[in-house]
Amino acid sequence: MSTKETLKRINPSSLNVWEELMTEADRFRNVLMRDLFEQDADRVARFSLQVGDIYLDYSKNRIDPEVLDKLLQLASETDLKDGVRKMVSGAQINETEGRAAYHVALRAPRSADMIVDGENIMHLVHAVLNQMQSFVERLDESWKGFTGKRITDVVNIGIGGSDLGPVMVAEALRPYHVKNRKVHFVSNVDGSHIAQTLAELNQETTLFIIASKTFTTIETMTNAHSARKWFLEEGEVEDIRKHFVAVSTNIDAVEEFGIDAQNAFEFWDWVGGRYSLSSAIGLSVMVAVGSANFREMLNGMHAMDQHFQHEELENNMPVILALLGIWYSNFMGAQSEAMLPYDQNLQFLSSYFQQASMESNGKMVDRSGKRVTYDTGAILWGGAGTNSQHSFFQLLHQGTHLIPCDFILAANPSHRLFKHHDLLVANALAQCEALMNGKSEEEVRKELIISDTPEEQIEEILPFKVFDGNRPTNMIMMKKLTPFNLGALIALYEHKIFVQGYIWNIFSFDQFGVELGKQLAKALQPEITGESKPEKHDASTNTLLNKFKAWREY
Ligand code: G6Q
Repeated sequence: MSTKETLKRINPSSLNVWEELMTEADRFRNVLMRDLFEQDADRVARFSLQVGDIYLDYSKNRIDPEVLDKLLQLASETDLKDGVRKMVSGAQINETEGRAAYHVALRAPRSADMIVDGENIMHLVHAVLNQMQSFVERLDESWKGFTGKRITDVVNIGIGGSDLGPVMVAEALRPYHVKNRKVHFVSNVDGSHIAQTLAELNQETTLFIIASKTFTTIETMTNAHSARKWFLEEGEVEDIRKHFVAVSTNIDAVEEFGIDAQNAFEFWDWVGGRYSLSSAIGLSVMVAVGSANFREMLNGMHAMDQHFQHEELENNMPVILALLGIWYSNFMGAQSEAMLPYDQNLQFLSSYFQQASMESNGKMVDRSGKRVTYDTGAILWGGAGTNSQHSFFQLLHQGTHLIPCDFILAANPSHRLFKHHDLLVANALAQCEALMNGKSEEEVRKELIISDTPEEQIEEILPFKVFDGNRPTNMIMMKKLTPFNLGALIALYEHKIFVQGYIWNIFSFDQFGVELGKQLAKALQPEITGESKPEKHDASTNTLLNKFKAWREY
């Protein structure tokens, strides 16, 4: 960590506006959103925004103009604009790791001025993009496997940031997939993952992308070596270069593995793992959807980056989403938030952003190294509608927790089953309506009377059928789930996470929290294999080790 402070250190809870927001939250405990709609005919116009083809309706939130003003004041008084300026100018905002967090440069045009350590890095970014494109074109036209056959299956081996983004986007853009090739993903060190994937494949026609920033991650390297062994059952060592390529910042380790340096796609330490989708880590996506669609996704990201960088705070979509999240978690007592895409192709969106958000903002120490006294990083979870309606929505409607929800919906489907789509849209809108309006005792009673329920039963069943409502939702509607709009959506949430981490006065771009478990696993492994004698562990760990050894049959 350098001694120079890049990001300002402002404890948000020491500001007067923090106290004022506490008071606003008290005032808001019993305010009903449906009353706010009645009082303000302009509420939707006031609380909605559009950026390109993405429309955000945030009117169904427990806010009024005063609350929003104070939240915006919080953003100004913590000097969010300064933070944004530093992020987009390549300053070392990842201070604990001594580097920039400069994913915005990955989707900027060639002509942009994006400087890291005094050097404009755009020629590097675009050289790799061109290298990726020419690789994908060669796969189509001239690349042959070791027996002269064309490649029909590409397997991305990576984990965490080197897997979740490509998996999510490959699924989201399924309608854009090229027809003559399939992409597969292997991440888990659980041997089932690679074994089940390889069982369907043929060495002659399969190519592996080993995607690892460090090229040392134990899960990825174990899977990569198993893939190599599987390949060598049929191919020769000198054929490896025709069947393995790599994406990494560690080119020496890539070459040591036997991969031709020409087939190594570079990225840089100023790209954080969970923000690396728009770097060469997206190679598997480009293979799946072709380079034009991949570049369209980058253009969509860039468009949202520009909006985030230049738009005033009150009209800035990522800022608004971030402030609403802060309102609920720091002032209204919410512990988690749900992401609910009404889109089967976005089924992995919440797991992707679960990592981005929780690994970035799950921090208990502020930028001055002191324990925070307020909540940071909300717990993010979710799933695709309508399936989720038949699972956890019960708790959203009638549970005891306040869970703000983001609904995400495309106005146009990518298929021609329009009846299905109408039904999907009806469900998404109805859920938001129901979460806000609920159903009062009076309404339930009326319904029961109409359905001829005997009077003595009405009072008995009534409390179970009441919905309090007043549960907040955002609706993010896009025209269609195109590569461009998907890119914009991804950048929207990336910047929401940045804004929250910035205001919470924490460092969003390190992840020391995932290191401890890794260290201990490394220490335990030789004990499991019997290469070293059992060390002293706690009684529970010792018993589990012994139980495992007693039961092991291999
Ligand atoms: C993300 C994290 C983490 C990382 C994986 C894979 O920000 O750092 O999820 O992406 O641990 O790391 P490698 O790409 O180095 O294999």
